Amino acid sequence: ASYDRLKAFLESSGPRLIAQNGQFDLRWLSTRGIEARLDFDTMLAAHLLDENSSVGLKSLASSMWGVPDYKPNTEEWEWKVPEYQDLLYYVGLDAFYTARAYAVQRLQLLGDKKLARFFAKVMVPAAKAISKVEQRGIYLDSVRLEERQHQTLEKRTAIESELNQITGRMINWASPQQVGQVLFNDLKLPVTENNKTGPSTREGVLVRLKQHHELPGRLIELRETYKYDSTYFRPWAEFAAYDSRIHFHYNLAGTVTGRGSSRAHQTPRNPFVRSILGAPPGKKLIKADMAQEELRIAAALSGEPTMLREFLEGIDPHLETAHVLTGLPRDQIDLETRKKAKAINFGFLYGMGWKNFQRYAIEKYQVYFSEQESKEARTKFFTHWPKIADWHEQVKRIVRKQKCIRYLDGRIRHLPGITSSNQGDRAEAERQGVNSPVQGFGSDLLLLALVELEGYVEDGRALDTEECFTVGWSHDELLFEVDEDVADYWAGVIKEVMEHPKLMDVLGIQLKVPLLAEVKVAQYWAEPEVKSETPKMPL
Ligand code: TTP
Ligand code: MG
Repeated sequence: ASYDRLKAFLESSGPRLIAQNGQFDLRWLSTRGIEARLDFDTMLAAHLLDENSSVGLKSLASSMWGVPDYKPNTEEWEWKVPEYQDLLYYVGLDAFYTARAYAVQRLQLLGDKKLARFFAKVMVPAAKAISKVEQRGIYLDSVRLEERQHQTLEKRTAIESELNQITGRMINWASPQQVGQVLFNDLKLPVTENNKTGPSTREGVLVRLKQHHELPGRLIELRETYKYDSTYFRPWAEFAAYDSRIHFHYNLAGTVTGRGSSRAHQTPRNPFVRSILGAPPGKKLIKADMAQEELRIAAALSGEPTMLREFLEGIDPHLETAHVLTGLPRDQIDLETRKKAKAINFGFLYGMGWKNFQRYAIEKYQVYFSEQESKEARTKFFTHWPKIADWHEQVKRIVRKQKCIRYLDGRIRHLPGITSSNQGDRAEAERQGVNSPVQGFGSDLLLLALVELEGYVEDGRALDTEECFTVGWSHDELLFEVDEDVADYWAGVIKEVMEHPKLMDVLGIQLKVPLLAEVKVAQYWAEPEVKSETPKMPL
């Protein structure tokens, strides 16, 4: 009842609602029964106008008008009810600077039609849609969670005692110092990298040491058990205690490329972890994944004719590269070879030299290419798709000349590093000039689909959210919870929207490459592939 006046005001069509991080306010208001509108978001505008600077309101006030930080000691408010005057002063300044920032940003956006359109048609509605996704959360199976925790603990104990046996003494395997002692003093393995405290034992180093001894490999597995328990299982158990759901927070202004970021994005791809999240009993989960999205976007941006033709013909580019590399027919290529080809495709798509590629392939894909093989893979990649190299050169020229690069949808990546006197900084700016308009635009495409499905596109193909609604987003994948009897129907709609987003209607652009969405109806986000009843943790 106390919110009645606020509700009437915020839901009426009169006032324009301008907010700093409205996504948060909408969620808060919604839990109090208020479905507020959102017309402008100063945090999202700040991020679009300059993705390299901090977008907090205090930072904006400081950079725009030199206002010193006026944030009171809110930690004290945890245990002491703040003075009414202090509160009023604080929120008053927040509202004041939000309104002033709006006045400035509105003019800046008006000076850039493409950016303004992207902001109004995609980013602001995306904040509303994502706020709903956060509020709904994704179902967590607490029985599975407990099972996984138990299995993880067993596995940890087993590996630890095995490792203690190998070394012949008790080691604290969670201590990098002690692990370093074992690896480099006892076993005399080669030191490849140092940090401040001594030889590094980070995962990339361990991966490379695997060829010398069995211990580094087992250590990687052991560390995984620590990480799963501390980063996922234990926090999840806490988060889900209230309503059996995890309410991931999604940040739309958290990365320089424009890619969204969240804990959902960070969830390991391992089905052992993902199979804990899904749809509650009696309902289904729709998983919709954009297939080879980055390569498709790169094909469109570069206009590489062979690659475009292959996509039009429905050819899998990773199989194609594997075929080019090995000469084997496409239907005889196993998963391991396809994985090697993926490392090649992602490495050279973004213009790596052979040396960086060699490191990248080991660390990211756990595949080893010799110097000879790396050079050969690079040559074959650019012989097969030569226009990719021209596109790299073209991007570098644009970045050097304009110190920024614009994505297809209007978003801009500012790259001031290109004028640096440091050669490394300049190379990094060039690299990002190639990379960002692919990865960032890919993320934007998913947002556009989300915005349409959640009903924020005029004449769009919206979900009936009584039956089917979005519950998650991770990189190139959207997740939906759906009533069982209509799951196939909505899966069809989702596939259609993701493959044919309204780019022309909403942004006035065209994409000259087909998009492909892999859409599945399931119970869980992933399912471990095992025959026995209880899933085992994969090695
Ligand atoms: P993938 O889905 O692996 O790439 P893909 O769609 O081209 O290949 P596939 O047909 O096998 O699905 O990856 C998409 C993006 O996600 C790419 O930028 C790499 C990134 N990614 C990670 O960051 N971590 C991972 O573990 C994987 C598998 C992908
Ligand atoms: Mg994929």
